[in-house]
Amino acid sequence: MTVHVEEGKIRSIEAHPGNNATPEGVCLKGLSFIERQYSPDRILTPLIRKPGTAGFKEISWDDTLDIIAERLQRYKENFGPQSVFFYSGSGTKGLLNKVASNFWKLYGGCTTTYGDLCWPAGLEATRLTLGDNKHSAPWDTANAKLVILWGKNPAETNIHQMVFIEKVLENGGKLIVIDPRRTESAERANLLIQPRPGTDGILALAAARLLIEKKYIDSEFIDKHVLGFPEFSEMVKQYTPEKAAEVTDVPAEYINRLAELIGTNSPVTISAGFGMQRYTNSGQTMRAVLALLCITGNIGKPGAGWVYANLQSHIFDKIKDPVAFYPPEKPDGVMRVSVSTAKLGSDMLRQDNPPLKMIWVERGNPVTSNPDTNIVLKAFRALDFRVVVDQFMTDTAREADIILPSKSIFEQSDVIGAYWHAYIQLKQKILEAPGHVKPETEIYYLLARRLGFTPEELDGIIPAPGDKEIETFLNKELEPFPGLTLEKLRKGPVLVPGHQEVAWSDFKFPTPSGKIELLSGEAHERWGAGVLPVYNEPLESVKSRMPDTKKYPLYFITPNTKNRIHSQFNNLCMIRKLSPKPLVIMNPEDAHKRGISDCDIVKIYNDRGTLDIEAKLDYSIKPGCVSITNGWWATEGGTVNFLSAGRETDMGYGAAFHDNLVEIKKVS
Ligand SMILES: Nc1nc2c(c(=O)[nH]1)N[C@H]1C(S)=C(S)[C@@H](COP(=O)(O)OP(=O)(O)OC[C@H]3O[C@@H](n4cnc5c(=O)[nH]c(N)nc54)[C@H](O)[C@@H]3O)O[C@H]1N2
Ligand SMILES: Nc1nc2c(c(=O)[nH]1)N[C@H]1C(S)=C(S)[C@@H](COP(=O)(O)OP(=O)(O)OC[C@H]3O[C@@H](n4cnc5c(=O)[nH]c(N)nc54)[C@H](O)[C@@H]3O)O[C@H]1N2
Ligand SMILES: [Mo]
Repeated sequence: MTVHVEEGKIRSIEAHPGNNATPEGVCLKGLSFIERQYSPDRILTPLIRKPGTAGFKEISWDDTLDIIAERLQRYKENFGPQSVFFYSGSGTKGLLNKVASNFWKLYGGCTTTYGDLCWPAGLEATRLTLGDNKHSAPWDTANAKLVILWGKNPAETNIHQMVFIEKVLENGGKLIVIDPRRTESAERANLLIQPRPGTDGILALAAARLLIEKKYIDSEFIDKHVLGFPEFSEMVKQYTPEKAAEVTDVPAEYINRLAELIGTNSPVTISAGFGMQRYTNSGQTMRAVLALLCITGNIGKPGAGWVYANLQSHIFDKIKDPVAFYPPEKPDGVMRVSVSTAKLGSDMLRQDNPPLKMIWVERGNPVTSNPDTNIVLKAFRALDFRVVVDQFMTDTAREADIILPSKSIFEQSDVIGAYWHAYIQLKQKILEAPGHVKPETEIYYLLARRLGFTPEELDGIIPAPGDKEIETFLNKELEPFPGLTLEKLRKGPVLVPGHQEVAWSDFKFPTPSGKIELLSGEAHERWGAGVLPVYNEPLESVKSRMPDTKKYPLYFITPNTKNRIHSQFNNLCMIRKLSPKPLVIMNPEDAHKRGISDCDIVKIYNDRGTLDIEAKLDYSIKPGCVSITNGWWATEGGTVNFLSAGRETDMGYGAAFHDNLVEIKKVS
């Protein structure tokens, strides 16, 4: 973004012309950063809980840091450093996050999480198949003849992607959308397929069978680049369109049309989404969907490919978060990586040797965002001491003993990557932090000093307070990357050195076999999954053998909304005007069966929790499914994760949010 500042105040926010992936402008949330920056709700000073109450009072930094340092010393001495739990979310992903990791190592270690709320099942499925996570430049999608948005809704979650999809349509290309909801992304689709949630795997496998049967496959490509095609084609024989129709609740005719469109259009881009990989079978689902491109030779060519996660700009991951997605096989004895992000609450409670005493939360709002909110709250409340670093009084901050105010994106420089385009960018400091706000780097520095570390010991590990010091730190971190300096980044976005505009155009796949693996030994060894992407019913589904499916016959989908990023932004007036309250979307067919009309207040419930919410009847959602956008705060009455299960995906330690059956009844 280009942010115009006059006399120390932001006047306007525009798209930065140097970023070819986001040329058309800034989304609503981007624009709302002005209100966010100056919001009267921003926390501008450290706060401490008034004992025994739900209220907080202001406290000085000196006193706050003394209290925290004393606790850190005490827990370390009495129980060991692993009694302190460091939790971080996705609020900011810059290179400076490394300072947090450095601090906790310096402290002597801590307990922390593995896995991720967002995308790991898809990342792992892609890694197993192609060897790595990257895709072509966003603008390459415009070269496609057919785009499939499979479990992805960019009209709300990535508006810039729609610009390139519009170009495909303008050039006479086609768009297919596959989603149980008829989303805004489907407005101009040539074909909309609404599968029963969690069944996309069998849909893809049946389409694969048809592609093979009708000889729409690229045999030359397969011979050269694909491992396991004979086994795969044998396996998919069991998935007739009729069988898939029965499982997915999609007419066989649509499955035929899907295969026909893939087979007769070239090149094909599948943009597969994150929503679809929040099930207990979704690693296998993602492998099955990706296989459609592999057997038709739609990899490594302009306009063709698998758009899931482009980690080409993630060159700092290894140095920034030494503890990434997997728990290390050999723990280093310092960082205890033993809490699954998906099972946050129950795993926190499970920790012994030592049990957890204190939590430090930054950049995340786990009470709202993580599954099984009731258990997360229980685990929070079982602790001795809670510190939350945030800009606003979130559901998680409300649970804290001490809240530390955090910087905004404009108040400290940092270097950031992305997960769709491959630009490295400098997010420049343009404003002084208001009130008593301090960036995390400074908080860590002051704490480390209180813990007895000298400035010399902190040199290069935790930068001393000051803009110059931050720049020196960032410049040093950039040294190993030729072509990247702050000076260069200051001029505008820089495509990561070595950027592959058309991903996989060298046909080098870093898998064990060096080929695209439809057959993956690792899928079995690491995850106990089939070596082939066979279809398994999700654990919690109306066709599984879980005992409660009769009691709870409705699928609860909790997607993203254009108005927020998860739990952020809805406290702002300009956003609230557009999304004043949470609504549960129901198909009129399901509503009428339950005597529910538009605007009724309904109770949505299962064994894990309940929510009372206004119903909105809408034919766009598949019968048997209901949805509320995720991210509503508990104080707004819409925290969807009161109903979700703390359960991992089949691969990658993701969160299976959407394996979530509920029932609904009218309240008033
Ligand atoms: N405005 C906005 N943009 C965002 C975000 C945000 O919160 N707000 N969050 C960002 C982040 S962190 C992420 S991870 C991405 C997510 O980006 P998306 O993947 O586009 O978003 P989701 O809403 O998670 O899921 C997309 C769709 O998957 C559908 N879906 C659910 N279950 C199934 C299924 O079984 N099969 C199929 N085919 N579809 C299914 C949902 O109905 C939903 O429409 O968006 C990013 N962009
Ligand atoms: N039911 C359901 N739940 C979901 C999802 C779903 O589809 N369904 N989607 C999941 C997905 S994809 C994701 S990515 C997660 C996101 O979940 P989280 O990672 O918890 O992300 P946010 O809800 O955006 O909260 C980020 C917090 O960081 C704060 N923050 C922003 N910048 C800074 C900073 O510089 N410093 C500090 N200290 N704090 C900062 C913000 O104010 C905000 O409170 O949610 C997941 N939760
Ligand atoms: Mo995400």
